[in-house]
Amino acid sequence: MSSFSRRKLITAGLATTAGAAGLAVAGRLGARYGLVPPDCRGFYGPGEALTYAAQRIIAPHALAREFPRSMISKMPFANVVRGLDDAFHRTETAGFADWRLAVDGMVAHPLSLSLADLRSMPKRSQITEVACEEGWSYIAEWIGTPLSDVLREAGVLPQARYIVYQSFERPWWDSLDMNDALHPQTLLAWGMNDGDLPVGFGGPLRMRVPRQLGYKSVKYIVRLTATESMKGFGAGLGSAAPEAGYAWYAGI
Ligand SMILES: Nc1nc2c(c(=O)[nH]1)N[C@H]1C(S)=C(S)[C@@H](COP(=O)(O)O)O[C@H]1N2
Ligand SMILES: [Mo]
Repeated sequence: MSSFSRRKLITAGLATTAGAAGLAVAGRLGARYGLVPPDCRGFYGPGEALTYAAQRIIAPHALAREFPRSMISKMPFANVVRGLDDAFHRTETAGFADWRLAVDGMVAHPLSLSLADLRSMPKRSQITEVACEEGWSYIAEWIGTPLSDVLREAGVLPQARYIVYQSFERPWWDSLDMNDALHPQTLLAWGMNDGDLPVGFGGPLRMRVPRQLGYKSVKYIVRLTATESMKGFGAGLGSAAPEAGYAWYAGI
């Protein structure tokens, strides 16, 4: 059976369970098996919950498509950056020597990593597409440190369910479940197309989550927090996106 028809079947199955036995039961089962996204509000977040659950059941370790070097976009589009203040431009002028990535929350060893620390760890590169929810996209090579390596170094506790990441540029922040946080293609990227990551594309450090829409790839990352629950982070929905009407889980 193709993964597409399996997906339809499982989605239909979950929907039937939801309709027949009541969403309360589906909700309890989903919560028990880690299938409910944090922005699923009560009853009819189920659209969100079904997409998320289907992805989690069918393809928890699927890889985003990687492209040949010849397909790297010649003139990639970068969003205009408005939220960077004088403090950012001071650290930029200093070559980001004082840039630190804090790793805290449910970890055995909280960390404060410089860019040099990150670059000294094993690196990975990938040629993947940034797909914006508005319809445009581009392909680039991303070079960075797998988020999983940073989390391993910090000793994330087994109770942690989400990794929250925060940008220097307010109010940008988001979170990933552990499945996507530990995914081999999820990078803390500090390089792009064989050079440093330009500020326009999130330099000196951005999250790259090629399995989800572009807005999950938050730029200017300064803090990672491991947590068991999204309560207490913004409105508790997992990121700023659902507060603005977008999905927390933006799988592609
Ligand atoms: N800090 C920050 N991160 C961000 C954004 C932003 O405006 N600020 N835009 C997001 C959106 S909507 C998309 S589609 C991608 C775009 O990536 P690009 O700027 O490399 O094109 O970055 C995401 N990360
Ligand atoms: Mo976007």
